Amino acid sequence: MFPCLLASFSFALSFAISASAASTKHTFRSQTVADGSLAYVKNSGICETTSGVGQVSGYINLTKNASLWFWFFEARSSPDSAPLTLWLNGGPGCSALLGLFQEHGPCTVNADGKTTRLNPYSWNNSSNMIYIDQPFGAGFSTGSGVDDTDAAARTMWTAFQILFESDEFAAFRSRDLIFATESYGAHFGPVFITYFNEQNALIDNGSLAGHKVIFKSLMINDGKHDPIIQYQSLLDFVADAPGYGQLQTTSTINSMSAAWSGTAGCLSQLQGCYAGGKERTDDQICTAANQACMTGLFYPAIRGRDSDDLRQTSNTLSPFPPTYYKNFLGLLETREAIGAASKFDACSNSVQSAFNASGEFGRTALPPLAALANAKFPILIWVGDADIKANWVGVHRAMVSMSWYGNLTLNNTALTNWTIDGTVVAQVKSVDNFTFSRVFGAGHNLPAFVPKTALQFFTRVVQDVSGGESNGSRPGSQPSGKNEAILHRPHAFWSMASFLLLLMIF
Ligand SMILES: *[C@@H]1O[C@H](CO)[C@@H](O)[C@H](O)[C@H]1NC(C)=O
Ligand SMILES: *[C@@H]1O[C@H](CO)[C@@H](O)[C@H](O)[C@H]1NC(C)=O
Ligand SMILES: *[C@@H]1O[C@H](CO)[C@@H](O)[C@H](O)[C@H]1NC(C)=O
Ligand SMILES: *[C@@H]1O[C@H](CO)[C@@H](O)[C@H](O)[C@H]1NC(C)=O
Ligand SMILES: *[C@@H]1O[C@H](CO)[C@@H](O)[C@H](O)[C@H]1NC(C)=O
Ligand SMILES: *[C@@H]1O[C@H](CO)[C@@H](O)[C@H](O)[C@H]1NC(C)=O
Ligand SMILES: *[C@@H]1O[C@H](CO)[C@@H](O)[C@H](O)[C@H]1NC(C)=O
Ligand SMILES: *[C@@H]1O[C@H](CO)[C@@H](O)[C@H](O)[C@H]1NC(C)=O
Ligand SMILES: *[C@@H]1O[C@H](CO)[C@@H](O)[C@H](O)[C@H]1NC(C)=O
Ligand SMILES: *[C@@H]1O[C@H](CO)[C@@H](O)[C@H](O)[C@H]1NC(C)=O
Ligand SMILES: CC(=O)N[C@H]1CO[C@H](CO)[C@@H](O)[C@@H]1O
Repeated sequence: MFPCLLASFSFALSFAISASAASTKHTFRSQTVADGSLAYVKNSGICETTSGVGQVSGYINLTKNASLWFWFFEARSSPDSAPLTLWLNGGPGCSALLGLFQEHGPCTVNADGKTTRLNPYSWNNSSNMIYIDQPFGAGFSTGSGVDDTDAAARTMWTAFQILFESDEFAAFRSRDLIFATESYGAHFGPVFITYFNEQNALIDNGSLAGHKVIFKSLMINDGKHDPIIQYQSLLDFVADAPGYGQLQTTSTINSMSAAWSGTAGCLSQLQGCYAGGKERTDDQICTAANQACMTGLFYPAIRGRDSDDLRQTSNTLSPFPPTYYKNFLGLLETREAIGAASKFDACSNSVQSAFNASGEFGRTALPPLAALANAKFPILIWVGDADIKANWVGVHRAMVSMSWYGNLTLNNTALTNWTIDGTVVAQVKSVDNFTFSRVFGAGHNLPAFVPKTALQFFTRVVQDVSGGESNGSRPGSQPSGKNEAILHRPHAFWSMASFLLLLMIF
C-alpha cells in the first residue's frame, strides 16, 4: 500500500497505542484545491489494534471553515492489493462512525464506554476501508451549507481529489473502489457515482484536470430509494411482515390506508412533488408531502416498536445496537489520539433540517440507480427482514419497478436460500450484475445484527471487483477446483443459486 505507511510498519507495532505517536500531526496542502488540505494522524492505536495494520484519521479540509472527517484502516491482509471501500452512513447527517463502531469496523466499544474489543467480522478483513463523515456538519465534520445530494457529491469529489493528490493516498488512485452505504445513502450512492463518472469523462476528454475516481461496485443496505413505493409498502408490511405477521392493529392500518389514498393524502401530495422533478421551486411541496406521509403512515407504522427493528419495542432502555461508542468518542483522550478537533455529532439535526427544507425527502432516488443498473454496473441491494423503516418488501418493489432492462426478469426470478454452516441466513436473486437480497434476522443497520453474514456478502463483492485476481492468499478466496473459472467470473457468482449454496460452505 502507500509507501510511507509500509515503511513505518516496523515501528508502528511498538507505538501503536502510545499517545505521543498519535499526537504527531501531519499536514498535506493541496496544490490544486484552494485552501484544500489534509490534517491527520497515523497509527493512533485506537480501535484497530491488530498488529501491523495501519490507520490514518483526520480531516479533509475543503475550505477554511469546512472539513470532512475521515478514518482510514488498512486491510488486515494484502492491503497493497485489496480494494478501497468508502463507507457512508445515511441520515442525512449521520456519522460514518455509526457504521464503524456499530456495524463493521475493526472494533466494538465495550459497555464501559472507554475500552474496545476487536471485531473479527470487520470489513477490513477483506478491504481497505475509509469512513467519511459527510456532508459538512455530520459526525466530526465541520461547516455547513450542503442541503442536497448533488451538492454533497461535488464536495466528495473534491475530497477525493485532495486525498488522491496526497502521497499518503496516492497508491489508491488506481485501486478498485467500492461504494458501500445504507439508508439515506440510497440517495448518495447512485448520485455520487454518476457525478464522479461525469467528472471522469471530462478528465478523459481533456476538459478537466484531476484524478479520476472510478467506483467499480455499489452496495446499499436498507435503502430509502423512493417515497411513493416505500411509504405504500409500509401499509403492506405492517399488515403482514413476512415471517413476523401483522405489526399494528387493524384500526391503525385502516387509518394509515386513509392517510395514504385520501384526498390531499400522502400519495397525492407525493405525486405533486414528483411532478415537479428536481425544480427547487417545488421544494416546499416535497417537504410538505413527506411530512404528511411521516404523520399519516410512518409514525403509526412504528407505534410501540423500534422503527429499525420490529422485534424491539420503542421503549427499550438499551436498544440494540448499543451506543457506547458515543461515550468513547466523547473522551478527550480518544479525540486527541485520533486527531479530532471538533465535537462529535452522531446525527446532525442541522443537516437533517437543511435536506428537509430542500425537499429531497419527498423525491425519488431511483433514476440514477436505474441508469447504473441499466449499464450493468455491479450493484448489491440488501435489506434486513426486520427493518420497518426501509422494509425489504418496499425496497424489492422499488427494484422491480424502476426503469431498467432487468426489472421484469428480477420480478419473475424467485429468491433462493443462502446458507452458512447449514443455516439459511438470507435469500438472494440476481440479474447479471444486479443482486437483491433479503437478510434474515437483521434490522436497519444490517451488519450490526448479522456481522458474519454481512462480512460474507461484503467479501463476495470484494472478490467480484477483484475479478480473477483472487488467489489463496486473499481473504475468503475460493478453493481451487473445476468451478473456479465460473466462480471467478464476476457476475456469475450471484446468479447461480446452486453455486451459492456450495460456495457458502467454504
Ligand atoms: C483542517 O481542519 C481541522 C478541523 O476543522 C482543523 O483543526 C485544522 O487545523 C485544519 N488544518 C489545516 C491545515 O487547515
Ligand atoms: C465559511 O466561510 C465563507 C467565506 O470564506 C463564508 O461565506 C461561509 O458563510 C462560512 N461558513 C461557515 C459555516 O462559517
Ligand atoms: C468533453 O465531454 C463533455 C461531455 O461529456 C462535453 O460537454 C465537452 O464538450 C467535451 N470536451 C471536449 C474538449 O471534448
Ligand atoms: C421538515 O419540515 C417540516 C415543515 O417545515 C417540519 O414540520 C418537520 O418537522 C421537518 N422535519 C425535519 C426532520 O426537520
Ligand atoms: C421496466 O423498465 C422499463 C425500461 O427498461 C420500463 O419501460 C418499464 O416501465 C419498467 N417496468 C416497470 C414495471 O416499471
Ligand atoms: C411481479 O410479480 C408479481 C408476482 O410475484 C406479479 O403479481 C406482478 O404483476 C409482477 N409485476 C410485473 C410488473 O410484472
Ligand atoms: C428456504 O429456507 C426456508 C427457511 O429456512 C425454508 O422454510 C424453505 O423451505 C427453504 N426453501 C428452499 C427452496 O429450500
Ligand atoms: C459486470 O460487471 C463487470 C465489471 O464491471 C463487467 O465486466 C461485466 O461485463 C458485467 N457483467 C454483465 C453481465 O454485464
Ligand atoms: C496472490 O495475491 C497476492 C496479493 O494480491 C500476491 O502478492 C501474490 O503474488 C498472488 N499469488 C499468486 C500465486 O498469484
Ligand atoms: C479474515 O481473512 C482471513 C484470510 O485472510 C480468513 O482466513 C478469515 O476467515 C477471515 N475472517 C472472517 C471472519 O471471515
Ligand atoms: C486476516 C486477518 O487479519 N484476520 C484477523 C481477523 O480479525 C481477528 C481479530 O478479531 C484476527 O485475529 C485475525 O487475524
